[in-house]
Amino acid sequence: MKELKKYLKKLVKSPVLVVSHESPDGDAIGSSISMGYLLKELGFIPIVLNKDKVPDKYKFLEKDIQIKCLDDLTETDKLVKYNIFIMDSAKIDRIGFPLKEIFPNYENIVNIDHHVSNDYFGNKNFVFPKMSATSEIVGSVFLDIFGFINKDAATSIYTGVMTDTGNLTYESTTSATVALVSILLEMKADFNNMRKSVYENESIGQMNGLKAILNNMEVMNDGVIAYTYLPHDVAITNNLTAGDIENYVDYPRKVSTCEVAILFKEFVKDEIRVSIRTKAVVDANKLASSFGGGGHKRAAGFRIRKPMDQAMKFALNRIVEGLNNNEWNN
Ligand SMILES: [Mn+2]
Repeated sequence: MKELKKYLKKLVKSPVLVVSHESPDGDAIGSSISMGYLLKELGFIPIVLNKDKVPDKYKFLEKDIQIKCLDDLTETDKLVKYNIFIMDSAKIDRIGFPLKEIFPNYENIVNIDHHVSNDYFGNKNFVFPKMSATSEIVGSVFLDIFGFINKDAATSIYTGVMTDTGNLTYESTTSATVALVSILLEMKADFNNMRKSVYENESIGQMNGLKAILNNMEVMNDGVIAYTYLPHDVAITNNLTAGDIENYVDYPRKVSTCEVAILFKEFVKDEIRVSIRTKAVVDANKLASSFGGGGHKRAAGFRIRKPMDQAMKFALNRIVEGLNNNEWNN
Protein backbone atom coordinates (compact mmCIF):
# COMPACT_ATOMS: atom_id res chain seq x y z
CA MET A 1 0.00 0.00 0.00
CA LYS A 2 2.95 2.33 0.71
CA GLU A 3 4.16 1.67 -2.82
CA LEU A 4 0.81 2.71 -4.28
CA LYS A 5 0.81 5.90 -2.18
CA LYS A 6 4.34 6.73 -3.33
CA TYR A 7 3.45 5.99 -6.94
CA LEU A 8 0.36 8.24 -6.89
CA LYS A 9 2.15 11.11 -5.15
CA LYS A 10 4.97 11.06 -7.70
CA LEU A 11 2.73 10.62 -10.71
CA VAL A 12 3.69 13.08 -13.44
CA LYS A 13 0.80 15.19 -14.66
CA SER A 14 -0.49 13.46 -17.76
CA PRO A 15 -3.87 12.44 -19.19
CA VAL A 16 -5.39 9.64 -17.13
CA LEU A 17 -8.06 7.13 -17.95
CA VAL A 18 -9.74 4.91 -15.34
CA VAL A 19 -11.32 1.67 -16.62
CA SER A 20 -12.99 -1.23 -14.81
CA HIS A 21 -14.37 -4.58 -15.94
CA GLU A 22 -17.35 -5.05 -18.27
CA SER A 23 -20.76 -5.77 -16.73
CA PRO A 24 -19.58 -3.61 -13.85
CA ASP A 25 -20.66 -4.49 -10.31
CA GLY A 26 -20.71 -2.26 -7.23
CA ASP A 27 -16.97 -2.60 -6.65
CA ALA A 28 -16.02 -1.93 -10.29
CA ILE A 29 -18.12 1.24 -10.28
CA GLY A 30 -17.28 2.25 -6.71
CA SER A 31 -13.54 1.82 -7.21
CA SER A 32 -13.39 3.57 -10.57
CA ILE A 33 -15.48 6.57 -9.49
CA SER A 34 -13.55 6.94 -6.22
CA MET A 35 -10.25 6.56 -8.12
CA GLY A 36 -11.53 9.38 -10.33
CA TYR A 37 -12.05 11.58 -7.25
CA LEU A 38 -8.63 10.65 -5.87
CA LEU A 39 -6.93 11.54 -9.16
CA LYS A 40 -8.90 14.80 -9.22
CA GLU A 41 -7.64 15.66 -5.72
CA LEU A 42 -4.13 14.95 -7.03
CA GLY A 43 -4.64 17.54 -9.77
CA PHE A 44 -5.55 15.35 -12.72
CA ILE A 45 -8.62 15.57 -14.96
CA PRO A 46 -9.49 11.88 -15.19
CA ILE A 47 -11.76 10.22 -17.73
CA VAL A 48 -13.62 7.28 -16.14
CA LEU A 49 -14.72 4.69 -18.68
CA ASN A 50 -16.57 1.39 -18.91
CA LYS A 51 -17.47 -0.77 -21.89
CA ASP A 52 -21.00 -1.13 -20.52
CA LYS A 53 -23.57 1.33 -19.22
CA VAL A 54 -23.76 1.93 -15.48
CA PRO A 55 -26.63 -0.22 -14.12
CA ASP A 56 -29.51 1.99 -12.92
CA LYS A 57 -29.00 1.03 -9.28
CA TYR A 58 -25.49 2.53 -9.30
CA LYS A 59 -26.34 5.73 -11.21
CA PHE A 60 -26.70 7.64 -7.91
CA LEU A 61 -22.90 7.46 -7.63
CA GLU A 62 -22.40 9.57 -10.75
CA LYS A 63 -22.08 13.17 -9.57
CA ASP A 64 -18.94 15.22 -10.34
CA ILE A 65 -17.36 12.09 -11.78
CA GLN A 66 -19.35 10.25 -14.43
CA ILE A 67 -18.66 7.02 -16.26
CA LYS A 68 -18.32 7.35 -20.01
CA CYS A 69 -18.87 4.67 -22.64
CA LEU A 70 -16.50 4.17 -25.60
CA ASP A 71 -19.07 5.90 -27.84
CA ASP A 72 -18.80 9.06 -25.74
CA LEU A 73 -15.15 9.49 -26.76
CA THR A 74 -14.13 11.19 -30.01
CA GLU A 75 -11.44 9.77 -32.31
CA THR A 76 -9.09 12.50 -31.06
CA ASP A 77 -9.82 11.51 -27.44
CA LYS A 78 -8.69 7.98 -28.27
CA LEU A 79 -5.30 9.09 -29.64
CA VAL A 80 -4.16 10.71 -26.38
CA LYS A 81 -1.16 9.22 -24.53
CA TYR A 82 -3.02 8.00 -21.47
CA ASN A 83 -1.83 6.56 -18.25
CA ILE A 84 -4.54 3.90 -17.87
CA PHE A 85 -5.70 2.74 -14.43
CA ILE A 86 -7.47 -0.61 -14.63
CA MET A 87 -9.59 -1.35 -11.57
CA ASP A 88 -10.96 -4.61 -10.13
CA SER A 89 -9.93 -6.71 -13.15
CA ALA A 90 -7.95 -9.92 -12.70
CA LYS A 91 -7.03 -10.07 -16.37
CA ILE A 92 -6.74 -7.38 -19.01
CA ASP A 93 -9.48 -8.91 -21.18
CA ARG A 94 -12.01 -8.37 -18.35
CA ILE A 95 -12.39 -4.77 -19.55
CA GLY A 96 -14.19 -6.23 -22.59
CA PHE A 97 -12.53 -4.25 -25.40
CA PRO A 98 -9.11 -4.34 -27.11
CA LEU A 99 -7.13 -1.62 -25.33
CA LYS A 100 -4.33 -1.36 -27.89
CA GLU A 101 -6.77 -1.00 -30.79
CA ILE A 102 -8.95 1.62 -29.16
CA PHE A 103 -6.17 3.60 -27.43
CA PRO A 104 -3.16 2.96 -29.71
CA ASN A 105 -0.94 5.57 -28.03
CA TYR A 106 -1.43 4.68 -24.38
CA GLU A 107 1.72 4.94 -22.28
CA ASN A 108 1.25 2.83 -19.22
CA ILE A 109 -1.13 0.40 -17.56
CA VAL A 110 -1.61 0.62 -13.80
CA ASN A 111 -3.30 -2.49 -12.47
CA ILE A 112 -5.17 -1.97 -9.17
CA ASP A 113 -7.01 -5.04 -7.92
CA HIS A 114 -7.77 -7.49 -5.11
CA HIS A 115 -8.40 -10.76 -7.02
CA VAL A 116 -6.04 -13.62 -6.08
CA SER A 117 -6.29 -14.72 -9.70
CA ASN A 118 -4.78 -11.42 -10.95
CA ASP A 119 -2.11 -12.11 -13.58
CA TYR A 120 -0.10 -8.87 -13.17
CA PHE A 121 -0.84 -7.57 -16.66
CA GLY A 122 0.12 -3.97 -15.86
CA ASN A 123 3.35 -2.02 -16.23
CA LYS A 124 2.68 -1.21 -12.59
CA ASN A 125 0.78 -3.72 -10.49
CA PHE A 126 -0.84 -2.91 -7.16
CA VAL A 127 -2.59 -6.15 -6.30
CA PHE A 128 -3.78 -6.74 -2.72
CA PRO A 129 -5.62 -10.07 -2.41
CA LYS A 130 -6.21 -9.49 1.31
CA MET A 131 -8.33 -6.42 0.59
CA SER A 132 -12.06 -7.13 0.61
CA ALA A 133 -12.70 -4.89 -2.38
CA THR A 134 -10.79 -2.76 -4.87
CA SER A 135 -12.77 0.12 -3.38
CA GLU A 136 -11.11 -0.67 -0.03
CA ILE A 137 -7.69 -0.21 -1.68
CA VAL A 138 -8.77 3.17 -3.05
CA GLY A 139 -10.29 4.16 0.30
CA SER A 140 -7.20 3.40 2.32
CA VAL A 141 -4.77 5.07 -0.07
CA PHE A 142 -7.09 8.11 -0.42
CA LEU A 143 -7.16 8.46 3.36
CA ASP A 144 -3.43 7.88 3.63
CA ILE A 145 -2.61 10.65 1.16
CA PHE A 146 -5.16 13.29 2.15
CA GLY A 147 -6.42 12.42 5.64
CA PHE A 148 -10.00 12.83 4.39
CA ILE A 149 -12.30 11.46 1.70
CA ASN A 150 -14.89 13.73 0.09
CA LYS A 151 -18.52 12.74 0.58
CA ASP A 152 -19.18 11.47 -2.95
CA ALA A 153 -15.98 9.42 -3.04
CA ALA A 154 -16.84 8.03 0.41
CA THR A 155 -20.27 6.94 -0.87
CA SER A 156 -18.65 5.22 -3.87
CA ILE A 157 -16.11 3.40 -1.70
CA TYR A 158 -18.83 2.42 0.78
CA THR A 159 -20.93 0.97 -2.07
CA GLY A 160 -17.98 -1.02 -3.45
CA VAL A 161 -17.01 -2.42 -0.06
CA MET A 162 -20.55 -3.30 1.04
CA THR A 163 -21.53 -4.99 -2.23
CA ASP A 164 -18.27 -6.99 -2.45
CA THR A 165 -18.41 -8.20 1.19
CA GLY A 166 -22.11 -9.11 1.47
CA ASN A 167 -22.49 -6.10 3.77
CA LEU A 168 -19.37 -6.98 5.78
CA THR A 169 -20.36 -10.62 6.28
CA TYR A 170 -18.01 -12.51 3.91
CA GLU A 171 -14.69 -13.94 5.09
CA SER A 172 -12.84 -11.33 3.04
CA THR A 173 -14.00 -8.73 5.62
CA THR A 174 -11.22 -7.74 8.04
CA SER A 175 -11.08 -5.40 11.01
CA ALA A 176 -9.42 -2.90 8.65
CA THR A 177 -12.44 -3.13 6.33
CA VAL A 178 -14.80 -2.35 9.20
CA ALA A 179 -12.55 0.46 10.43
CA LEU A 180 -12.56 2.01 6.95
CA VAL A 181 -16.36 1.79 6.78
CA SER A 182 -16.53 3.59 10.12
CA ILE A 183 -14.40 6.40 8.67
CA LEU A 184 -16.55 6.49 5.52
CA LEU A 185 -19.59 7.12 7.69
CA GLU A 186 -17.71 9.93 9.45
CA MET A 187 -17.01 11.34 6.00
CA LYS A 188 -20.80 11.38 5.47
CA ALA A 189 -21.04 8.48 2.99
CA ASP A 190 -24.70 8.42 1.95
CA PHE A 191 -25.58 4.92 3.19
CA ASN A 192 -29.30 5.62 3.12
CA ASN A 193 -29.29 6.44 -0.57
CA MET A 194 -27.02 3.46 -1.22
CA ARG A 195 -29.43 1.05 0.46
CA LYS A 196 -32.45 2.42 -1.39
CA SER A 197 -30.69 2.51 -4.77
CA VAL A 198 -28.82 -0.78 -4.58
CA TYR A 199 -30.98 -3.07 -2.46
CA GLU A 200 -34.51 -1.69 -2.73
CA ASN A 201 -34.67 -0.80 -6.37
CA GLU A 202 -35.55 -3.90 -8.38
CA SER A 203 -37.72 -3.87 -11.48
CA ILE A 204 -40.56 -6.28 -12.21
CA GLY A 205 -38.30 -7.71 -14.93
CA GLN A 206 -35.69 -8.54 -12.30
CA MET A 207 -38.37 -10.14 -10.14
CA ASN A 208 -39.41 -12.24 -13.17
CA GLY A 209 -35.77 -13.32 -13.49
CA LEU A 210 -35.75 -14.22 -9.81
CA LYS A 211 -38.98 -16.23 -10.21
CA ALA A 212 -37.33 -18.28 -12.98
CA ILE A 213 -34.18 -18.77 -10.89
CA LEU A 214 -36.20 -20.01 -7.89
CA ASN A 215 -38.40 -22.19 -10.10
CA ASN A 216 -35.42 -23.86 -11.76
CA MET A 217 -33.50 -24.55 -8.55
CA GLU A 218 -32.28 -28.10 -7.91
CA VAL A 219 -29.89 -29.79 -5.51
CA MET A 220 -27.54 -32.73 -6.10
CA ASN A 221 -24.78 -34.62 -4.29
CA ASP A 222 -26.85 -34.83 -1.08
CA GLY A 223 -27.63 -31.14 -1.37
CA VAL A 224 -23.95 -30.10 -1.38
CA ILE A 225 -24.48 -28.60 -4.83
CA ALA A 226 -27.43 -26.25 -5.30
CA TYR A 227 -27.81 -24.91 -8.81
CA THR A 228 -30.21 -23.04 -10.99
CA TYR A 229 -30.30 -21.22 -14.31
CA LEU A 230 -31.64 -18.16 -16.05
CA PRO A 231 -32.88 -19.20 -19.52
CA HIS A 232 -32.14 -17.02 -22.53
CA ASP A 233 -35.81 -16.24 -23.27
CA VAL A 234 -36.39 -14.97 -19.71
CA ALA A 235 -33.27 -12.77 -19.97
CA ILE A 236 -34.44 -11.35 -23.31
CA THR A 237 -38.14 -10.89 -22.47
CA ASN A 238 -37.25 -9.03 -19.29
CA ASN A 239 -34.35 -7.11 -20.79
CA LEU A 240 -31.95 -8.42 -18.14
CA THR A 241 -28.22 -7.73 -18.00
CA ALA A 242 -25.61 -9.46 -15.84
CA GLY A 243 -25.67 -6.54 -13.40
CA ASP A 244 -29.42 -6.91 -12.93
CA ILE A 245 -29.07 -10.38 -11.41
CA GLU A 246 -25.53 -10.31 -9.98
CA ASN A 247 -26.71 -11.33 -6.50
CA TYR A 248 -29.27 -13.99 -7.38
CA VAL A 249 -26.65 -16.74 -6.97
CA ASP A 250 -27.13 -16.01 -3.26
CA TYR A 251 -30.46 -17.88 -3.46
CA PRO A 252 -29.08 -21.39 -4.11
CA ARG A 253 -26.45 -20.64 -1.45
CA LYS A 254 -29.26 -20.20 1.10
CA VAL A 255 -29.95 -23.97 1.00
CA SER A 256 -28.68 -25.27 4.37
CA THR A 257 -26.76 -28.25 2.97
CA CYS A 258 -25.24 -26.27 0.11
CA GLU A 259 -21.47 -25.84 -0.14
CA VAL A 260 -21.33 -24.94 -3.83
CA ALA A 261 -24.01 -22.66 -5.30
CA ILE A 262 -24.15 -22.32 -9.06
CA LEU A 263 -26.10 -19.97 -11.31
CA PHE A 264 -26.00 -20.53 -15.08
CA LYS A 265 -27.02 -17.49 -17.11
CA GLU A 266 -27.64 -17.12 -20.82
CA PHE A 267 -27.75 -13.47 -21.93
CA VAL A 268 -26.18 -14.26 -25.30
CA LYS A 269 -27.35 -17.42 -27.09
CA ASP A 270 -25.00 -20.38 -26.43
CA GLU A 271 -22.68 -18.28 -24.25
CA ILE A 272 -23.29 -19.42 -20.69
CA ARG A 273 -21.97 -17.34 -17.82
CA VAL A 274 -21.55 -19.38 -14.67
CA SER A 275 -21.43 -17.80 -11.19
CA ILE A 276 -20.03 -19.87 -8.32
CA ARG A 277 -20.42 -19.18 -4.61
CA THR A 278 -19.09 -21.42 -1.85
CA LYS A 279 -19.66 -21.46 1.88
CA ALA A 280 -16.70 -22.87 3.80
CA VAL A 281 -14.69 -25.72 2.30
CA VAL A 282 -14.39 -25.28 -1.45
CA ASP A 283 -12.22 -22.56 -2.97
CA ALA A 284 -14.43 -20.99 -5.66
CA ASN A 285 -11.43 -19.44 -7.41
CA LYS A 286 -9.73 -22.84 -7.79
CA LEU A 287 -12.97 -24.38 -9.04
CA ALA A 288 -13.58 -21.60 -11.58
CA SER A 289 -9.93 -21.65 -12.69
CA SER A 290 -10.28 -25.27 -13.75
CA PHE A 291 -12.88 -24.00 -16.25
CA GLY A 292 -10.66 -21.12 -17.40
CA GLY A 293 -12.29 -18.50 -15.15
CA GLY A 294 -11.38 -17.12 -11.76
CA GLY A 295 -12.31 -14.83 -8.90
CA HIS A 296 -12.14 -15.10 -5.15
CA LYS A 297 -12.20 -17.85 -2.54
CA ARG A 298 -15.97 -17.61 -2.01
CA ALA A 299 -17.11 -16.00 -5.26
CA ALA A 300 -15.91 -16.73 -8.78
CA GLY A 301 -17.12 -17.29 -12.31
CA PHE A 302 -16.39 -18.70 -15.74
CA ARG A 303 -17.95 -19.03 -19.20
CA ILE A 304 -18.89 -21.99 -21.36
CA ARG A 305 -19.67 -21.64 -25.05
CA LYS A 306 -22.31 -24.33 -25.45
CA PRO A 307 -26.11 -24.48 -25.42
CA MET A 308 -27.52 -24.22 -21.89
CA ASP A 309 -28.41 -27.92 -21.39
CA GLN A 310 -24.99 -29.10 -22.59
CA ALA A 311 -23.14 -26.46 -20.58
CA MET A 312 -24.98 -27.42 -17.40
CA LYS A 313 -24.40 -31.14 -17.93
CA PHE A 314 -20.72 -30.59 -18.68
CA ALA A 315 -20.10 -28.27 -15.71
CA LEU A 316 -22.13 -30.25 -13.16
CA ASN A 317 -20.44 -33.55 -14.11
CA ARG A 318 -17.02 -31.99 -13.75
CA ILE A 319 -17.93 -30.26 -10.48
CA VAL A 320 -19.27 -33.49 -8.94
CA GLU A 321 -16.06 -35.23 -9.97
CA GLY A 322 -13.87 -32.43 -8.57
CA LEU A 323 -15.76 -32.36 -5.28
CA ASN A 324 -15.52 -36.14 -4.92
CA ASN A 325 -11.73 -35.87 -5.39
CA ASN A 326 -11.45 -32.87 -3.01
CA GLU A 327 -9.73 -31.05 -5.87
CA TRP A 328 -10.61 -27.51 -4.87
CA ASN A 329 -10.54 -27.51 -1.09
CA ASN A 330 -9.31 -24.33 0.63
MN1 LIG B 1 -14.08 -6.50 -6.40
